[in-house]
Amino acid sequence: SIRDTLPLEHGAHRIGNRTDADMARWRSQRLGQFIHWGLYAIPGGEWKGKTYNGAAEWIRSWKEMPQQEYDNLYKQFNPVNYQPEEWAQQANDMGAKYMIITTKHHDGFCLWPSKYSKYSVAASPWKKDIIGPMVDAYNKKGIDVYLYFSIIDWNQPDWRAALKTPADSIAYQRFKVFVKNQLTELLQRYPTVKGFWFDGTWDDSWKNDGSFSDELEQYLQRLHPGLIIGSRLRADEKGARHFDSNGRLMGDYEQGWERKLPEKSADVHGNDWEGVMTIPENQWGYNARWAGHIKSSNELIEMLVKSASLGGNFVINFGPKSDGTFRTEEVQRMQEISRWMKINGSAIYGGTDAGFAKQDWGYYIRKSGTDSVYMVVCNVPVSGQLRVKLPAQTTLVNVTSLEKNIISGTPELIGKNEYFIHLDHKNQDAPFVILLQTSKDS
Ligand code: JFZ
Repeated sequence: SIRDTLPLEHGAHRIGNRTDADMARWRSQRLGQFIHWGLYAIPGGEWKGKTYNGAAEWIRSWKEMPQQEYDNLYKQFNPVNYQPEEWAQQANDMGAKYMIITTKHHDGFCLWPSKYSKYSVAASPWKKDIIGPMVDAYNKKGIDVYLYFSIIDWNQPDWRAALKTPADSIAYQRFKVFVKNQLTELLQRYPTVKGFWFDGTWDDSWKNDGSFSDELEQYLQRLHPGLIIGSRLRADEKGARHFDSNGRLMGDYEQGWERKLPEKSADVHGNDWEGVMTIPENQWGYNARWAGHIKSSNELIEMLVKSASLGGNFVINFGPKSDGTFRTEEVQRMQEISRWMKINGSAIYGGTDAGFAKQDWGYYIRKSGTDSVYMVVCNVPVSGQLRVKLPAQTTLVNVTSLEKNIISGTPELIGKNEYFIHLDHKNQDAPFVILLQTSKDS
């Protein structure tokens, strides 16, 4: 809840959502593709015959993994089958309007040849830049690129989780210069990128330095006008993260929805937000053995729909193999989502909270700024009847289904502003969409 009682120098600098064209574009895109790719794809969750139970991109921190051996994996980074044009093609087919790529995860390995670090693709057998060709290929398909960047950097001797001694403070001072240099370098090398996706900002060293995260954010946005940065970068001067000590969102959108989604409108407080989701339970980088529950395309589609209905973006993560190809489970999901989006994508793009009373069959999504409201039906009632209750002073003008032969007859008026839409076919193998044209009574 918003208090606004504390005077803050490094709290939120804006009340409410951004209103500029860059942010409006992000807000309309709704579906993104996340890619976690780095050295962790080489062990793929296994080391010397043993299986790591954590997230594959964290394997370096596993007691069974000698850190030196992990750090030497750069000598094996050689993705000979890396085809960024194909990656971009399949992301575009899936309907993703933006993508986020790990330029540097916690291990510190840079997928671009950074002049500030020896630990990069330049030192690998691959030698070449990974990021540049990716940005170009995705941009050619009209997909915006965002750069994931971890503040935690296990490879930098100056990085600290906490500052306990004066020597720590001196080292961390150098580390902050290094971070600023690398970020500047990324913007200079890839001027078409739309934003940064920051991570690894939970340590005391970072969160107790609200003035630096604030100044860094302002610096980057001056350097690259329109740049979009989520709330995960920021802390205020009292160490509050994402939301400042007065309860106001810092950054351009709420970036805290990680492997979970809001349940209802009230959970997002009217803020722009984005949810990021793994296909298995918690694997971002490539893990050869996916264990536990693996989300189906229908589950992912339902999450996308739910996100749009609550005014947020939904980003699905992929973890390519070390040779540069995608595992079949991921390819299959991209293809299935692609088929669904080709028919139903108009319900997603530009979609937002409709302000209608939620019904058990699924989600309403309003085409932002219009009287068009999409019903995305995820649970068909055994009665074959879909209840629609319009808000007061609203008239139902027209009802159509995006796929033919789903609705039977015309809606039946069952009460004031309340209807049943009768279904022709109750058996569906994917969510389906009905478009309501409404008008406001004058
Ligand atoms: C972080 C990383 O550690 C992880 O490897 C992956 O890159 C993911 C996208 O981000 O993990 C997080 C970050 C934030 C939360 C949980 C895991 N969180 O806010 O609950």
